[in-house]
Amino acid sequence: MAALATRPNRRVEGLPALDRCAVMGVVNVTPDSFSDGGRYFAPEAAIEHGRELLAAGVDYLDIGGESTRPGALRVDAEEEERRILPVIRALAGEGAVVSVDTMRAEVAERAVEAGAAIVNDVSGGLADAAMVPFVAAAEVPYILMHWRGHSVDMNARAVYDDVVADVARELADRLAHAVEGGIRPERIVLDPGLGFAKTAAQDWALVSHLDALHTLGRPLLVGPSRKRFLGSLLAGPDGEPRPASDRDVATIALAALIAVQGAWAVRVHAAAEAIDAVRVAAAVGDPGYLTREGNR
Ligand code: PMM
Repeated sequence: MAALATRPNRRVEGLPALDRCAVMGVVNVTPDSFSDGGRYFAPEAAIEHGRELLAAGVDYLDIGGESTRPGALRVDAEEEERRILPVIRALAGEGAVVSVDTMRAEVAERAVEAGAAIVNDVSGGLADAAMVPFVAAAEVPYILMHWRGHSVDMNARAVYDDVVADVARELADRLAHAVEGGIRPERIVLDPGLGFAKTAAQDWALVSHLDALHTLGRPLLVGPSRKRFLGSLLAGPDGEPRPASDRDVATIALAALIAVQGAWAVRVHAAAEAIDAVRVAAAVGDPGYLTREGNR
């Protein structure tokens, strides 16, 4: 029954079931993010931005304090906590379902204490051996991203025989490791990690073949927002990549294409536009969507 094996799974234990792809809005509390250039580095600005994303209708807020842009150096755990904890406390306190974007178990633990309901680990458990045991004990949903090493030299690791097959296999290994470590598989979301140790061509191959990742049986989150592969696609006649600040229309087009392939969620900066896009995708891809109350 090959058809059944590749049917997208959109159910994550501990989170509400939606009848469309979810939208996760990004709140980067960093001075140096490639995508929003440190606009929300002050806690008040980050909290206000989170409120705007919630007002636009996002399902989740992803709050992070460590930049993962290519070449980025790490910040220490104290600084990461100082950046994100007040923002998580405020927004979770106002009812937001918050995901914490961190590779460190200790930061994840403080964040969950502050109200985070989901752990988003871009290293898939590789950066900190204490992460899987912490998430298993905390019993929270876990976003496990494909990753091959820290941002400082990740571009050198973008070497694959067949990127789709290799990423699927490496994600399957990390999924097995997380489950062996005690995280219930029903709580795990997988993510191909666009732009992390991937060239533009490899990113395009992955977003075009989400079906191959659905065979792993877990819901998928995809983060295309404002990333380099969009910049190179939209380069001007001089070959200069389109700047990150001008990649939202392409991001939204891709969000619809990701959603129509059955992803559980898209992680984006331009939230209101992405919500329209995932609703369009639901209307096209799910014949039942338009017949349900509130969707017409
Ligand atoms: N991308 C970034 C940061 N965190 N988390 C997940 N799960 N997936 C991603 O693709 C991802 C992530 C980098 O982008 P940003 O600097 O715009 O946040």
